[in-house]
Amino acid sequence: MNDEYDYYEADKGNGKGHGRWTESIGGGLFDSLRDLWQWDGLAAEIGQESQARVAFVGLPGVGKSLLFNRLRGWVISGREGTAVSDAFELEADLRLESLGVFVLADLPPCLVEAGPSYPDMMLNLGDPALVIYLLDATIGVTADDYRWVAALRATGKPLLAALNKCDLVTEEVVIAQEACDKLGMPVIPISAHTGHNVEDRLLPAMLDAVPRLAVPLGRELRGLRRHAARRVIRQAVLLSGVVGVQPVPLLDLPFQVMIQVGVVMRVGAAYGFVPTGSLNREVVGTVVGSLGIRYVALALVKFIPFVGWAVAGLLSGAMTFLIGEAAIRYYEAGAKAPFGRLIMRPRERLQQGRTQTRVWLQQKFRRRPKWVTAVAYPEDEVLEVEEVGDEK
Ligand SMILES: Nc1nc2c(ncn2[C@@H]2O[C@H](COP(=O)(O)OP(=O)(O)OP(=O)(O)O)[C@@H](O)[C@H]2O)c(=O)[nH]1
Ligand SMILES: [Mg+2]
Repeated sequence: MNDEYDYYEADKGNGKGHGRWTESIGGGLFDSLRDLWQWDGLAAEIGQESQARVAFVGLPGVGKSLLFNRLRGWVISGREGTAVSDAFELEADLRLESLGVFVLADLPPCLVEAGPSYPDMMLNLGDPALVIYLLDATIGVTADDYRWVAALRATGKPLLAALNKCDLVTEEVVIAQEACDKLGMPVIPISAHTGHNVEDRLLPAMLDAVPRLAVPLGRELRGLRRHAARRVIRQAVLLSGVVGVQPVPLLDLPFQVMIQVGVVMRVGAAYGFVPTGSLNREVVGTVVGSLGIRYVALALVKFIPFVGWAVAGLLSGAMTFLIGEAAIRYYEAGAKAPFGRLIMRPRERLQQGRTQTRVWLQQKFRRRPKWVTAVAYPEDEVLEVEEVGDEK
């Protein structure tokens, strides 16, 4: 296999502004793989994933705007003097503000008899992939909150509840538990003001509830990119491993390629590089070309029953992991370096492994040099080093 990559800068005039690469790929099998599948279909699917929306909903004043501003890192929603025309006033006081991936919805406290029904109101929300219902910790769960949560739950959409303004209450745990019991669902205590539990609990819970949000959330929130990318990789590694365990050599190859190309494209999309037609071909070529020889190893190991199949599963997962991590490095560097080089070659990996092992062994079994004695002073427990010198 030819490992030489001929890298050249992208045509800056084409508006894409990221590097491209070519490489020669050994074997007609891999060449034909590139054309076999509907890569554009995969790209379209990822493009669609990046259109997914998250709705922050709640009664007026619960902190939707502040939470959104905190996530974006600057004041966009609810600024002083912001005209109401930025938002859409809908029937019965439902007010929607559409801000990129996020939709903020002020729900009216209760619906008037003659007004639209709850399902009609849901339609106004559009089709968010995830709804986050915000509660006010200083007020607790009201009957209106309950009605809205019940109506949202009935739509079958993934729904999370967060108890905001926890910085203003002293008994956060008790109030959260009470809200939990009243609503019959988990409630995440947060503070949009201090950021408490926003990045470490709310965002991961959003990705857990709807994994395909990794792409749009990563693209929108810089701080979340690596986390979102790792989420994508973790899922793909599992899938790769499960598919890789099947015993017939080469049967899972198309799926592995699809998963691995998908991981690179999704990581790219999370970093703002939504796949386009020409980039697809290059990504496919590089992924298949870089992993080519390993695919052969995977096929061979499957000839050993049971143990070989398990090893193949592990190897498949490891390959997907490597490809995904390489994709993170590639897109973090602005998609300029040749991607193939970022997937470590076996020789480099072996060398790195050897160095790491040597360092570990040295640390583990290092003998203290004869000329150094450690003297511990019990009164202040400070360890001092005294040089003894060459006393012979
Ligand atoms: N202390 C504290 N104040 C908060 C928190 N979240 C929101 N607030 C305050 O609550 C008030 C309302 O917050 P907004 O973010 O405007 O709430 P909203 O849900 O967007 O309100 P509307 O758009 O008017 O429905 C503001 O004065 C915020 O500063 C929080 O976590 N802690
Ligand atoms: Mg607001």
